[in-house]
Amino acid sequence: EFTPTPADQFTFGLWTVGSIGRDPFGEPTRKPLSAPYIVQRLAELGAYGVNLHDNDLVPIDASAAERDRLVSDFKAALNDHGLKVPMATTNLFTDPAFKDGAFTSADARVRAYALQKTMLSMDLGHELGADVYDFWGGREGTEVDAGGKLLDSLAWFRDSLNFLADYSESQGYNYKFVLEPKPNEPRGDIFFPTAGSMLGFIATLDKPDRFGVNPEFAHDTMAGLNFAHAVAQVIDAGKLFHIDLNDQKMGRFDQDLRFGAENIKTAFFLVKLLEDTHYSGMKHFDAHALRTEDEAGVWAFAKGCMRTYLMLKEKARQFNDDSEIQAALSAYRVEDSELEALSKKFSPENAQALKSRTFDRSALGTRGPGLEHLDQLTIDLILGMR
Ligand code: 3MF
Ligand code: MG
Ligand code: MG
Ligand code: MG
Repeated sequence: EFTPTPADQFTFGLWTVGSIGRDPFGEPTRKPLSAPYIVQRLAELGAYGVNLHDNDLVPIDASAAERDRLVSDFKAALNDHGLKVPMATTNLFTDPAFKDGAFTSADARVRAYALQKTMLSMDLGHELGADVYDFWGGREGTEVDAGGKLLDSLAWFRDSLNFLADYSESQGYNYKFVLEPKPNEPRGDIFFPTAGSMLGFIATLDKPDRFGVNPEFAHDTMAGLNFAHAVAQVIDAGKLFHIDLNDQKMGRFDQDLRFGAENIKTAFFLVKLLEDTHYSGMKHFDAHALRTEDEAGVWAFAKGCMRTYLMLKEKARQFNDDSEIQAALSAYRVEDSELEALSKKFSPENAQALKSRTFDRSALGTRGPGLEHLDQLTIDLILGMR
């Protein structure tokens, strides 16, 4: 029970289980794992796929021969173990060339190089079968705004995405692009800090239908935001093409904790939202084992992410089947078909009827909606007491 299969559509990144435990204050605590070995282990654990940045597989300074060998060994492992590559992305943050941004660099040469690197990475992703392409603008931001490029950065980023969407089409690639918001880290302020800001920006692109959002649990939580609320807005906009699952303490450095390790209640409402709305995209665990861990800890981490998701999915099913919870939910909602009909859509008649209506304000203000009861039932359920 709670053992994943590929049908669950769980994915990891080469960079997630492959994390060697480096942080800004300390050297790596683990040895690198080869891409084919990661493929084998993830397949054994029941994952559906593995995602990558170009340089997770091919070092930035690899020769053509080295690239071909690494790619063909990786493809052989994918083939042997039946693992897919659903999403690919570009590393536009590690190399010093990108220290002041990639698509939003004030240096036109860096912006052009970022386009070149992304096109080559899109070619690689296509070769591996990816149909989602992610843009996380890790270095797209500032620490100081003295450079005066705030509006230029938006225009440069827009031009780059329009260019790359056209490139994709010209190559016959069928990529759906996802934009991944994060408020800060590694930059002091990253452009497009929230899901809502990405949604607003997508509407300004030449081909908005090609673009969706890739929200991440930890990114909203760092900023003290409620991740389930962000995801609901993305679903409402029809833009949830991908999701990065992990966990995080509010206000801390980017922790990328095991899914469900910290904010279990938000994780529950998130899983319930994804399951109730039949989210059909990949569930990607963008997290890594604690720096304290050895390789056994890495696989315990990976198993734990998937197990917790499946346990919360079962809890969501129980929530929906629990008659006492459902009764509390119905009691929470007050229905009034006459008023709902008047409020649904404007007409001069509806407006007039609402303006002349008398409401019992005092009764509205004194009603107890029963949320304490409902929330405690939820806690009892999550803690396994129902
Ligand atoms: C950083 C992230 C990124 C992105 C990745 C691909 C390195 O906080 O979340 O991980 O997810 O670039 O999507
Ligand atoms: Mg992240
Ligand atoms: Mg991270
Ligand atoms: Mg991410």
